Formats: sequence, C-alpha cells, structure tokens
Amino acid sequence: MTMTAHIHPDEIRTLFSQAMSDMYRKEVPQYGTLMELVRDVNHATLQADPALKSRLRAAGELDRLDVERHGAIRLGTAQELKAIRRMFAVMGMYPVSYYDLSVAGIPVHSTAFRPVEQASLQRNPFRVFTSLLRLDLVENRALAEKAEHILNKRQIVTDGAFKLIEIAEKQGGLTQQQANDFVREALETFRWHRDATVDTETYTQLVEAHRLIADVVSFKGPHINHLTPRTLDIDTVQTQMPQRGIAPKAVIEGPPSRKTDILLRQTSFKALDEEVVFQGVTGSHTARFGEIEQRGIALTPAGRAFYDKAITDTREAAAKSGGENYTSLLKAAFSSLPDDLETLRQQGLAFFSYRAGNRKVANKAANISELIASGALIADPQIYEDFLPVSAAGIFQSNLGAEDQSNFSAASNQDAFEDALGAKVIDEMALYSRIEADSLAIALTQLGQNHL
Ligand code: OOG
Ligand code: NI
Repeated sequence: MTMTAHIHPDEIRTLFSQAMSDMYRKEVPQYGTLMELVRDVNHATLQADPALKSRLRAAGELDRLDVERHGAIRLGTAQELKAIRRMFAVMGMYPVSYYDLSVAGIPVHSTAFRPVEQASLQRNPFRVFTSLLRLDLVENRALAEKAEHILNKRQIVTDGAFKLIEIAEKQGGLTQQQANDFVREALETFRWHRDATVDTETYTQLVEAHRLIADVVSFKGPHINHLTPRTLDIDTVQTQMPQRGIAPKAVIEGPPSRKTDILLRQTSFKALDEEVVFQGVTGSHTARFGEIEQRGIALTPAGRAFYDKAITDTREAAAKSGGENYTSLLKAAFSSLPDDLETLRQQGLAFFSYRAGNRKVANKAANISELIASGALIADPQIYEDFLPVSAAGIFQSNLGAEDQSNFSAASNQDAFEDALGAKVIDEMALYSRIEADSLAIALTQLGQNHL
C-alpha cells in the first residue's frame, strides 16, 4: 500500500457512525443505557435461539448487528441538503426513497442516506433519516421569511469538512489520515448547541408555527436528534425499558409481533427537556430522544401493498373505537399474511438474497423451489433497510406533543425535494430486486443451474 492509498468509503462510514455514537452517548446518557439494554436483549435472544444465530452468521448478518444504528437530522435549506448529500457520499451513503410527512401534519419531506450495495450493507448499514423543512407550508408568510433569513446566515458544514469533501470528489477517495480529519470535521455539523441563534420571542413565534420549525431554525446546526440501535426482540426491550429508568412511548410502530419479522418495528422514549440559552436568556427546548428498531424482511410491491392497507385499516378501526384495542386490531389485520419465509417467497411477497449451499446437485432442477427444498440453494431474507412514513410520523409526533398535529393541505412534492437535493432519490424497490436477481444469477451459475 502506498502512502496515498484511499480507504474504502465503508470504513469511513464505520468510523463516522462510531464517532456519532460516542458523541451522542456523552450528550444524552439515556442513549448509552438503551444501548446496554439492547445489547443484553440481543445476547439473550441469540443464546436462546441457536438456529437464528447460525442463520444470521451464515447470511453475514451477525457482525453488523452490534454496529447497526440509524440517526435522524432536520435541515433548513436546499443548500444544506446539497452539502449533506455530498458529505454522506464520501461515506458511501446515498439518498434512497422519498417520504412525505406533510400528510401527517409535519412540515417536512425526507429521504434516507444509506449504503446501497449488499457488501456495504453487511459491513455497516448506518443510515441517516434526513428531513428538509418546508417553509412553503407555513401560513404566516412573514414568519416564514424571517426563518429563511435566519437559516441563510448559518453554515452547517465546516470549512475543513468542505475541503475534504472536495478532495474526496476530485481524487475519488480519502487516505486514512484525511478520513480521520474528515470524520472529526463532519461530527461538528451534528453536535448539540446550548446557545440558540434566536431570542426568546422569535423562538416562541417559531414554536407557535410548529415546534419542528423552532427546532430547525433556532440553532447553529442540525443536531442529531436520535440514534437508534437495532434489537432482535423489540417487545422485550419495550417492557424492560422502565426497569432501566426509561419511559417508552405507548405503542410500537409498524407491523405486529410475528414469527417472521417483516419491514420495521420501532419505539422511542420521550424527548428530553434541555436547557438552552436564547441570546443571554435561559430557557429550554425538547428535541432529542432515543429510539429502538427491529428490522425484518423487505417486502415486494405486492407485499408492501398488503402492509399499507393493513396499517390504514387498523388506524381507521382504532380511531372509531377510541384506540383502546389497537394491538389486537393490528394482529387481526395481518392474520392473512403468510408467517413463514418460504410461503412469502413463493407468493412473491418478500425479497430474498440467494446463495449456493453445500449440497451438490446432479441433475437439472425443474424450478427454484426444488433447489431450495433439496438444500442446494439457500434463500436468505433481505433485511428492510429503509423507513415507513406512517411510523416516522408517529415517531415525530410522539416527540412533538399532540398540540402539533396540524394538517397541511399541500400535496407531496418529490420534484421540489429532488431540486433541493440536487439529485434524484434512488428507488428502494429497484435496489432490493437487483440484489435478489444478481445473487440468484451467481448462485445458479455456481450450481450449474443456469437454465432456471
Ligand atoms: C425523524 C423521525 C423518523 C424514523 O426512524 O422513522 C425516524 C425525526 O424525528 O427527525 O427517525
Ligand atoms: Ni428514527
């Protein structure tokens, strides 16, 4: 290796996600407690279920578990979103999917920056849910302009980070030393600032428009507002949170508890009330919280259509009955979805990644199912790497308070988001189906079963 050899973007992402985790643990000690709880529960789950453990190991999933987390940030302007896109690209993170939260009464639209290649996901799937404030939805136009003016004055990426981003773009990568410097500089963007950039009066006006607007506009930068470790058993973590002094939100977002995990289940603990100084006047602000997630298999468009309908039906039925029986309604709505991997696969409801097993095949097989049944071909579930808009809205709202559930009438606006981003978002379904098709082609070649 020469002195100027570039390190892999996956390594930069791992350095960065570790540095973020260390910083957030210092800033929000409850996050550290939650991490310990998740580690204990994951350990116990793997001990109790050796089959799960060996399946995760064989699929290359076990190593990523301990490093796995996602974070979230909220940005104010198109320039900020473009700068963040360039910063994340250095770490091999690209914008996947468009999420419109305005339909849920939250004045933002979002994407998730994440790795897209299977090998990179296995190494470290760190993702950041990134929202852009929609000041166009604010009715009080004078306040919206004031907010824009305040935002235009701040610079959220340091000069040092910009320099290294340019070097990475020009040279196609960073050396180890440059990567270390880059991570140190990049961290500055996401740090918490106790000193607000606005006075109490402006802050109050912004809160009245929407608490989220105040959170974005009043500070020097887009503080990381939560970091979320991945658990293998969210129901146990949820019930054990109070024993460790953490108060979880009432319901787990997403699909019900099932034998075969699908998509994403999430729960969070309430945002902390933190002391903030508004131009010399001490006050407080609530923004930062903790969250845990349990990830299951990614669903195909057909599976996803089932999911979306089941969630909508459950919410409508629960609203009619006052919300008391949400959990049982949710279970009932999912009862007709197959609860084993092979049926989900055969019905084309979920995405898989294929690999050749140890067993040899002498003859030409008639179909894929036959190869799987004989043990020649193994179908591993593809983990869902993205987010769910209804769940995200629930996470936002649990940390904003009920008074902020206003309705915005604007239509979703992916074009405006992509203009601000300076790029198109990647279609998540295309990523899962490409991984499925590529892995199947490779496995069939290895097995001499290319005719299938
Ligand atoms: C993001 C909330 C959404 C998730 O996991 O769905 C989210 C935010 O509060 O900024 O993180
Ligand atoms: Ni989250």
